[in-house]
Amino acid sequence: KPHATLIFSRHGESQWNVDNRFTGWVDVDLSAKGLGEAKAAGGLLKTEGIKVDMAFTSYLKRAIKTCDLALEAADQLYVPVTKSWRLNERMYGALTGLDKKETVKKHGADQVQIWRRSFDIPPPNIDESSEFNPAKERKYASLNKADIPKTECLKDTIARVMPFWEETIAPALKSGKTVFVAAHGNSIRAILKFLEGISDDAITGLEIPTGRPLMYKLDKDLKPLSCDEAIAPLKFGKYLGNLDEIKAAAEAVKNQTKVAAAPAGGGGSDSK
Ligand code: DG2
Repeated sequence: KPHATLIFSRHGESQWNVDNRFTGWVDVDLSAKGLGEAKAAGGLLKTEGIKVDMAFTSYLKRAIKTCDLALEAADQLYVPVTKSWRLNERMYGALTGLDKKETVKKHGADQVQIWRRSFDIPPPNIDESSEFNPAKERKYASLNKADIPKTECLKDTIARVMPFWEETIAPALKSGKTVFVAAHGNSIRAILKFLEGISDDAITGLEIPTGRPLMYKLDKDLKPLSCDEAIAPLKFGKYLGNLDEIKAAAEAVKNQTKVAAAPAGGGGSDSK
């Protein structure tokens, strides 16, 4: 019997999702389409009759705005929202700000896939002097210096997300609340790996589309209840909305680093 409900949404499309740049901790805003996705996510909560008790989001405006716009569209803007840096996107290190396809052309598809999706191999550290280094940002001033990452793989992201899960989100769920988490592709992957018991290998195949609510019904021990409509490698999560569209959106995330094979004979890009 369901004891609590947990709904995730990755933020709506951001401007750097449009530009296809590695974003991580850079505080990029939502695109016009992303604003619409956030509202549509809230519309789905409303249609499904979901009454949120508590919401959680990151310190990054693409997730914060998604949280607010979704709650507004669900007509539940009164819901208390807690923000935590621990729900931020994984820190993309030296890749931050780079064009995803250009990075593939420079380093090769295999290397970029490792940096992007391997469980435990992080990209190189961000340069201390980089304009994207979060270490000097005021919003992280209260953190221990060692907690501000210079780069992160998924394993590192899990290590900083899960204390927030244990201390704040899990107790809310244990008390039977309905919880909404508006966060990021990789901070959500971190929690899903734990919640669904996904292996280190299988997690590399999990892509999260923007602005699509993903709902879990949990028992008293926070074990997810089974769901017939889960999209592999998920077994328990139910996406709200059109599943074909959601599958296509997840595939598009995967293809952000897909570069057309160079023509045989090294003939360059000139088609004549
Ligand atoms: C993306 C995830 O996160 O990128 O940091 O570039 O959507 O929160 O901006 P978002 C980023 P991938 O790991 O899917 O490449």
